[in-house]
Amino acid sequence: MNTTKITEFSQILYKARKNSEEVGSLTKTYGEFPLSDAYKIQAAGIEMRLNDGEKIIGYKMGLTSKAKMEQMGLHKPIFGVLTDVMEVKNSSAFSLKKKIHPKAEPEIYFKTNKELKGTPNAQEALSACAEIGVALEILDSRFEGFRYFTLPDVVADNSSSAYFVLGDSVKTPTDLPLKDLTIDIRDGETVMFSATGAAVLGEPILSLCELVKLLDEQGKTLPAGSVVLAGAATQAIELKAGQKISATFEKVGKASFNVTG
Ligand code: OOG
Ligand code: MG
Repeated sequence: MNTTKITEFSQILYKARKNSEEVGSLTKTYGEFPLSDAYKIQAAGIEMRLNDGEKIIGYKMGLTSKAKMEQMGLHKPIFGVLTDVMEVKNSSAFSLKKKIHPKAEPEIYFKTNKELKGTPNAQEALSACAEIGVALEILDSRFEGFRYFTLPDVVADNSSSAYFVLGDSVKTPTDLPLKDLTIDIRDGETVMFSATGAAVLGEPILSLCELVKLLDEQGKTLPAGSVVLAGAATQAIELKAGQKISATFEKVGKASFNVTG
């Protein structure tokens, strides 16, 4: 794909995000394009947002669990960029105004205190973490209907990221067996979906390893101080006014927000 087309697609998605409007799938109008081009569109879109004053604070991994791969019909881990304006304070209200078709999903997050690069193993990745916590990601695809798109479309659209809530965390080193702990998403007291940490690539820290590997393929490293969402452990749920959404991660704690109209 030439640079003009990459810029054009990144502008379409940038405007859709700004105006909370749906747009058609890029691959439908253009035809298929490789993931490498999709990441270039994503990066060009982030560049525009940095020019608006947003600051990168980390990354989100996506499609790291079977539940999500099956819900979306897409089968390969991907990443997106998180900026400061996307953070919603824990336990606060989240308004549906100017959102397209938001969904929430329960995630584990890592906060690093050392740079990670190359292809770290689980032990190396873990030793670069200052804290491990529970988060809610609030997705909002810029594409019509949310679900009828291909992997390059999603990646170009910053992997459907919109907002995120960071909840309770534990400081590392910790000997918590992340893969055996239950994580769920609730509306009020009702558990909507639940899984164990193992739902995320068999062991959640492997999601951080995978991110660093994907960044390395693009000649990038993960800076110290990054927040990384590991990818949803369960399906996402559609947001409606009146919901009291929370995610609970056994022995770690809770993240929550209330949905308002
Ligand atoms: C793609 C992003 C997936 C996750 O946690 O698996 C994701 C999507 O569902 O639109 O964020
Ligand atoms: Mg997610």
